[in-house]
Amino acid sequence: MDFDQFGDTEEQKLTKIKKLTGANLHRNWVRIPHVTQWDEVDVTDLEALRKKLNAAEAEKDSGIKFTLLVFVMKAVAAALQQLPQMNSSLSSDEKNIVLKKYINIGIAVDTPNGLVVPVVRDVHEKDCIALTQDLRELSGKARDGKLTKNDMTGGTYTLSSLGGLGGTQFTPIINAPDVGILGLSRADKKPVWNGEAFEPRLMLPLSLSYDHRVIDGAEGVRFLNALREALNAVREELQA
Ligand code: CAO
Repeated sequence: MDFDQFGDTEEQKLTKIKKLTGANLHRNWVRIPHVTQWDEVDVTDLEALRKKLNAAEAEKDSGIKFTLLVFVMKAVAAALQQLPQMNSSLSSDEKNIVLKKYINIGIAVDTPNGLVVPVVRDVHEKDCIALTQDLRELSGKARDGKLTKNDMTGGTYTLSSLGGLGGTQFTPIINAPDVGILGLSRADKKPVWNGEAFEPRLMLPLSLSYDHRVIDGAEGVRFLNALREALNAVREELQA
């Protein structure tokens, strides 16, 4: 189509990363039967604790600053242990699933050249401080264009957080060979009925996409319920 017939235009090359991820995203979108399920979880108490913990870390000058994403990583690892089929891959003949006993979470990172997904390894074995350090190191390398192939392979599940930027819900595209991906949007204060009155609560929107060849709708709901409980457990552990 000749767009110039309607006005001035300018052509820009897609970055190398956009060309590569574009081809993968297209293949995954077309080949995987996606279902996206939206939910939200009350993070009022967790956010209050995060602020308290960050104030204590600032006082110690430790350089540690927790974000909600790290707490969610920890809770996702616990939910994956409860529903291991979400931490699997479909075999190439599509007759079996390969259940992985390790939990390596890919984190979508926005960089000036496009989207990259470095992998945080053995998330189930790390505490929130170690996960914060890993995330800082990998997102720094991503933004400086210094990720190695090893930093970007071996993931078993993916998290995509747009919470620092905005939005309410979205449709994350599964990062094959994973069978699930969780998107986070911006937590917002909402009126929630407590049985007697509406109460302002901080609600974190969750967007879970899964491969319907491997995960049924009921399993998707169970996964999000497990995640909700695991987030409470993370808060209790941090409080102790
Ligand atoms: N709700 C409300 N606030 C949130 C939030 C949420 N869900 N998630 C993060 N925030 C806040 C953080 O707490 C922080 O605020 P404070 O300074 O007050 O603590 C601020 O937003 C910035 O957070 P951050 O983005 O630096 O840190 P993070 O750990 O949440 O995320 C990273 C790290 C690397 C995932 C993120 O920087 C990033 O690149 N996100 C984009 C990913 C992306 O593009 N996904 C789309 C893929 S599909 O195209």
